[in-house]
Amino acid sequence: MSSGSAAGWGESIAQAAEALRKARHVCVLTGAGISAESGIPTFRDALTGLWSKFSPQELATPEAFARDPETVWSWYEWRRELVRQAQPNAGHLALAELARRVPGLTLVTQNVDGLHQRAGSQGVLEYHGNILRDRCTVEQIVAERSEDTRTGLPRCAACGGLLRPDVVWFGEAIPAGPMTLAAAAAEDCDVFLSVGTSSLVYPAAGLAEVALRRRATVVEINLNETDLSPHADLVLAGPSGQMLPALLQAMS
Ligand code: BJW
Repeated sequence: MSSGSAAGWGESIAQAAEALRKARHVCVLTGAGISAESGIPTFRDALTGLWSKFSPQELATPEAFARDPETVWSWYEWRRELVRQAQPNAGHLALAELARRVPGLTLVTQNVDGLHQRAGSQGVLEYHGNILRDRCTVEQIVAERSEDTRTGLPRCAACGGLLRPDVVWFGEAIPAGPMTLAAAAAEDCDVFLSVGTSSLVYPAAGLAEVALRRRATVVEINLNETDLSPHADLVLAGPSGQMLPALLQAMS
């Protein structure tokens, strides 16, 4: 593993750029850190203001929704508004550009904000869903909403069932399509980039482990050390909005 210290960055970036230049298939896994520079709080950040007394681990569960759908919906409506106002940052844009520079790239995101797509990335695998979609809890399909004027909770326009955000909560299965395609990409890639994720939440965190077993070059970009850091081939310790554009520049 190469050091992520200021002195080590130049060398690590040069080595990562060299691996990317030679790569046939790059697999990228992003987490909340890549959207932090767009103003969207990460999960391990303390929530601010209104939400400071709640933890995301308590709100992003089917049990919390069953117990108190009003509070969970309020949290999601607040976050939806942040997402609607956010713009993709230099990190999102650099990954869209990277896909144009390498023969093959699979972008897997744990984020539910759609910022990669808005930055121009294609075929993004949304591992944990998308916060801007509603899903009917009865039909289990993405649904149009109609407001329930009595409770204020959103209802399915077709069947009247309670709607929920179309995201993956703790204890729920990852959607089959993204799960299968992401696993195949981690197996097949020759470079794996882990960007702005704490590498704590499975099965997403297991993708880097697959890539390591397959002897891909694993590059981590993160502000902080994670459980992956000691195992990664290269660690770029810094903000993804600076590290990813620097990587692109070093490739040219
Ligand atoms: C920067 C930066 C900057 C900041 N630049 N970096 C062992 C094996 C397998 C599973 C488990 C296991 N142990 C427990 C489990 C179960 C559980 C799990 O993993 N729990 C862990 C807490 C231990 N997993 C699940 O429950 C999953 N489902 C499952 O296992 O199903 C089994 C099943 C099979 C078949 C049938 C039924 C069930 C589901 C996990 C769902 C996670 N959902 C959430 C919420 C999504 C919806 C929403 O947004 O509200 O996903 S939780 C939350 O964590 C969210 C994220 O996508 C996910 C990952 O977080 P992420 O992205 O890593 O963010 P942070 O905040 O943790 O880290 C940010 C990082 O960025 C930090 O490292 C910073 O340093 C860094 N950073 N600014 C670069 N500018």
